[in-house]
Amino acid sequence: MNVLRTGIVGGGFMGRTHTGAARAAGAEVVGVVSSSPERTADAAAELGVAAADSVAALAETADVVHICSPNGLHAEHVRTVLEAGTHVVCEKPLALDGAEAQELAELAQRAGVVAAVPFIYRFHPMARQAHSYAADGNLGRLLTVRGSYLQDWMLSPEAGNWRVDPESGGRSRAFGDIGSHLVDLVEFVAGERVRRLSAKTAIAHPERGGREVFTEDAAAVIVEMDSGAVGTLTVSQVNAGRKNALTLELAGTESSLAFDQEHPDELWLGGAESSRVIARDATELSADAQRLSTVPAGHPMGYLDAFAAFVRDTYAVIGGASPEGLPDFTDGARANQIIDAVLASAADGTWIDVERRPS
Ligand code: 4PW
Repeated sequence: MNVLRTGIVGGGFMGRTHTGAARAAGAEVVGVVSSSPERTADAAAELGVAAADSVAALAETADVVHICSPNGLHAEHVRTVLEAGTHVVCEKPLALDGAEAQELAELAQRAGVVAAVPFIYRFHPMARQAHSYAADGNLGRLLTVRGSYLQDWMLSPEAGNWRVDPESGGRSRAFGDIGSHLVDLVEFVAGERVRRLSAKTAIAHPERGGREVFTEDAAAVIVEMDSGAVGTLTVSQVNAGRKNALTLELAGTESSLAFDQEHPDELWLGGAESSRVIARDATELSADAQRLSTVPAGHPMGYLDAFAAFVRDTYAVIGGASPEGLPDFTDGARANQIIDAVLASAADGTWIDVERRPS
């Protein structure tokens, strides 16, 4: 196969992360475009790639474009890339609401291109093992779900970036940014959906940088799954000391499992008689978890490996393969649908059916 040509939209942390992952997957990164000619020039110099004039120009020269721009620009950038018939990877949350995300998913399907969303935590080998363990029925009937995703980079009232502005970041901030990862992982590992939820959101600082804050720093959500299992999800970006603490525990009638993103090479399996922690050298690892375990156990794999595995699988699908578990725009739209339900419940204090069609 010819070397894939990748374009990057956005010159921040995520732009750098996508660039590294694209190169690790064997692609040539052919250009970058950012929010102004100056920022584009800086990003191009930093990444060692050409500065593109526009997203449209990049989409003409690249086989796949990765969109890492502020959330409020995702829809416009995705449409531009799809009009060129180019494959697309778009950061989460895919769109500003469920209806817009659904429209993008349908547009991508009509364009006949690969359209992926980096829910990269699915790509830790032991998270994939958690998925296989649950899919094989080892949990029994699911009873409870306990998930949390905690960070602290918004703890200071001085902290902020484009995410605080609802026009750029969207009406949900912490839940949209990291709660989207959490709900994707919950549904992927559990193999079932959140049916209903009740949410409460909180703003830690009513003002940041002298400007009023409208979007949440934290959210607490009670969920009911399709099977009737119940659970809680806690999301915060103002939890002192927690940097990227995504944890998930599922408990069923037969056993439990727990995964911790900050200790990604381990999976806890709980039993009423005995519990154990397995690592990547466990003989019981599923074929898919083994596929993602690309270095021998004892040589820690982490965030960048999961990111690279996501991009590698995206490019494999572009090349005609069909690896399991690639999160696509349908999964991106699903996360947006849950974000909408969280906002709706937090606004009026009621339980919300997640599947209800957006008005
Ligand atoms: O997608 C998330 C980001 O927006 C991440 O996985 C971690 O939290 C890293 O940056 C933010």
